[in-house]
Amino acid sequence: MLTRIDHIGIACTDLDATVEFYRAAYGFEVFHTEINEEQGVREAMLRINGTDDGGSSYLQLIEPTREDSAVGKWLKKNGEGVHHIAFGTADVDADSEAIRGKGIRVLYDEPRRGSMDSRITFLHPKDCHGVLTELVTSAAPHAQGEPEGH
Ligand code: CMX
Ligand code: CO
Repeated sequence: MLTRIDHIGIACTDLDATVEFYRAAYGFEVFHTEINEEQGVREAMLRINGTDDGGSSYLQLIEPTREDSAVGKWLKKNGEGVHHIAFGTADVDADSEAIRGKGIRVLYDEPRRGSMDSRITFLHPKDCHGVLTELVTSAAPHAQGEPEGH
C-alpha cells in the first residue's frame, strides 16, 4: 500500500546553488547527500516532515553526473524543474508487482538501491499520465541516522 509522499525529485544544473536557494528562501536544511552512480545523480535530500509510519517526506534535489543519464537527458530537453514524484510503501516488491499486473510498465525487474539505502523502482511516465513515478521502501528509520551536521 502506498502510504505517503516519500519525495519529490527536482532536477537541477547546479546542486550547490539549488541547495542554497531552498535554505535561503525557506530555511530547509540538507539531511543527506550522496552520489548514486547507477542512477547518474549527485543528490541532496531536504527533509520536510516526519510521518506517522516512521518514514519522512523529502525534496530530492538531483544534479546529473553524466549527460547521458536519465536526469541529464531530461534536463537538456526540459531545463530545471520537477522530474518525478515518489510514493512511500512498506513493501515495494509487492506493490510494484501488483501495479505491473495492472499493465503499467515497471522499469526494473527487481527494486534497486536508492537514497539512504532505500529500495526503489520506477513506473513509466507514459503509463502514468506524464508523471515519472517512483516507489520507495525506506531503510529502517533507525538506519537513516541523524541529519548531516548534527
Ligand atoms: N517525466 C515525464 N516524462 C518523461 C520523463 C519524466 N521525468 N522522462 C522522460 N519522459 C518522457 C519524454 O518526454 C519522452 O516523451 P516523448 O516521446 O513524448 O517526447 C519519453 O518519456 C521518452 O523519453 P526519453 O527522453 O527518450 O528518455 P528514455 O526513454 O531514454 O528514458 C525513462 C525515460 C523514464 C525510461 C528514464 O528517464 C528512466 O529510466 N527513469 C528512471 C530512473 C531515473 O529517473 N533516475 C534518476 C532519479 C534517481 C532517484 O530518484 O533516486
Ligand atoms: Co527519487
